[in-house]
Amino acid sequence: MPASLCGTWDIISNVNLDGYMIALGISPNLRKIALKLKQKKVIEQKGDHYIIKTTSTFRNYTISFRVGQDFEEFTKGLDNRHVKSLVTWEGNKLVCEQTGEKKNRGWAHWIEDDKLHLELYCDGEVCSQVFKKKVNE
Ligand code: ECB
Repeated sequence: MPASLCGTWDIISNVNLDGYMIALGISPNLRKIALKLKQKKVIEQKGDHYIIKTTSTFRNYTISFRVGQDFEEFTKGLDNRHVKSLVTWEGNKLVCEQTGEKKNRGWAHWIEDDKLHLELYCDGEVCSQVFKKKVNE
């Protein structure tokens, strides 16, 4: 079993979020706001069912899914697109493919050295984020 992704996680590094947002067609004003945010992840899991919340002082974004079951995702407050998403385990990585207007779009989460890693990708751009577990939760 891969290490659990569950918990509350604070971002400690964020590389190429701007490139990812440009690939998604986000406006310069919104990108400027988004780049200043300290994102958090709150991940809950029961069996194959996951809830992933991304939170910030500006906007929050939540998805809920079962591993291996595709679902309709509306990226409300992000790029506001409709995609069909499918999350599966690839080795120790929880991988999401987001099929829609944008090519090669998705993300992958995994644990490495007790940190939560996330790659967000779209159209050849990759944003790499690392989160550390919040203590005293
Ligand atoms: C929700 C906090 C960020 C709010 C930024 C607001 C506006 C910018 C518009 C689009 C930017 C695109 C993405 C921002 C980066 C991350 C947000 C969540 C990305 C995501 O899909 O996370 C997955 C994997 O953890 C679960 O939804």
